[in-house]
Amino acid sequence: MTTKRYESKEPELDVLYQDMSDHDLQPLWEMRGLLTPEPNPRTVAHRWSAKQMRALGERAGQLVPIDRGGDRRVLACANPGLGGAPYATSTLWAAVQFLGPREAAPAHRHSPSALRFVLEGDSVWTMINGDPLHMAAGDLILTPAWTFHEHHNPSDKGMLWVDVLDLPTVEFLEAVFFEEGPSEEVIPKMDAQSASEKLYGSPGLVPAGQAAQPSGNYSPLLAYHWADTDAALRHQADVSGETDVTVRYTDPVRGGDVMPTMRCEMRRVAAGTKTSAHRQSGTRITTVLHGSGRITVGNNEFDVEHGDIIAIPSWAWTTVHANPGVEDLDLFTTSDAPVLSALKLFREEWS
Ligand code: 1HN
Repeated sequence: MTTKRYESKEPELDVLYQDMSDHDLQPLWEMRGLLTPEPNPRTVAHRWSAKQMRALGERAGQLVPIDRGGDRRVLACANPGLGGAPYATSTLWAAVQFLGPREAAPAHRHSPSALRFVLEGDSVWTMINGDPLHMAAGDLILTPAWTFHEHHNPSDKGMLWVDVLDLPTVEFLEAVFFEEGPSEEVIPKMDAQSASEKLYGSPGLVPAGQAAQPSGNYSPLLAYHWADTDAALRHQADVSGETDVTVRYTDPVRGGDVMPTMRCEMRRVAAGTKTSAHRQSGTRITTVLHGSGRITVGNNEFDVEHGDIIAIPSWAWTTVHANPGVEDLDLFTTSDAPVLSALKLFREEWS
C-alpha cells in the first residue's frame, strides 16, 4: 500500500477501501476540507529578523567560501508552515545573500525568475547576460528567467541584499531547469549605466522601430534605482495628500508587471500613521527598507525595522502602523499576483 487507506465500520466498505488503497485510489466521499470557502493556506505569517540574519550571514562569510557547486552564500527563509521546505511562502523563495570583499558569485541561469532588492552597500555589480548593473541600497535588480547572471564585489566592503524567486511555483509546475555559465572570470566593465538602463531608463521613452523591440516576456529595464522610486513616492504623496502611497515597478515597453510571475511594489506609510486593512489571494514577501513600525497579519503582530522580512499568507488581513518619528516606513513587496491574475484567481479587498 502506498496511499492513504480509509477505514469504515462497515466490513464490506472497509474491504473496498483496502482494495482501493492497494491500487492507489481514494474515496472522495470520505474526504473533508478539500474545497474550503476561503483559502486555507499552509504558509503562515512570519518575520525573519534582520539582526539575526546579518549575524548569521557574517558567520557564514567566515566559514563558507563561494565556489562552483555552492555558488551563492544565501540564507533561505524557511516558512514554519511548509514542513521544512526552504521556501518563504508556498509560491515564493526569499533569502538574504552576502557577498564579501572582492568576492564574485559565478554565472548561471535557471528557469525560475529572480530579483534582488538591496538593503545596504553600493559596491556590487550584477551582470545580466553580460550587461553590468550597479546595485545600491533601495535598488531593485531583475534577473528574469533563463538570463545568465553573476555578482561581483570589487570593493573591500561586504554587501547584503534580499533575493526573491518564483522557485516554489516553478518547482510545483515541475519546470525547473538550470545551467552553469562559462567558468572563465569575466570582469565587468563597471559603467555607471547598463545598456538596459541606457535604452529603457528614460521616463516615458522607449526605443522605436523594428530592430529595437525587446525579445523576452519580461521588462527590458533590469534596474530600478532608489532615487527614482523615492521621488515617485514623494511626488505621489505630495499630489494626493495621502499618508499611504504605493508605486508598482512596471515593464516600460509592454506596461504591466516586470516579470510574468512576480509583482513588485514599494509602499510608503507616513511616520505615525496607520493604514486600512487589505487582503489579497496569493502570497507576498515584504522587506523593510526604511523606518520601523508594526505589521499586523491576521492574528499576528510583528514589530519591524530595516531589513526584516515578512511572509504574508493568502487572504490574511494586513495593516501597517508606522512608528512616529522622522522616518516614514518604506516597504518593498513581491507577490505572485501576476500568476493569479493570469489564471483569473486574483482577488483583493480593503476593509
Ligand atoms: C540564485 O541563482 C541566486 O543568482 C540567489 O544570486 C538565490 C536561490 C535559489 C536558486 C537560485 C543568485 C537563489 C538562486
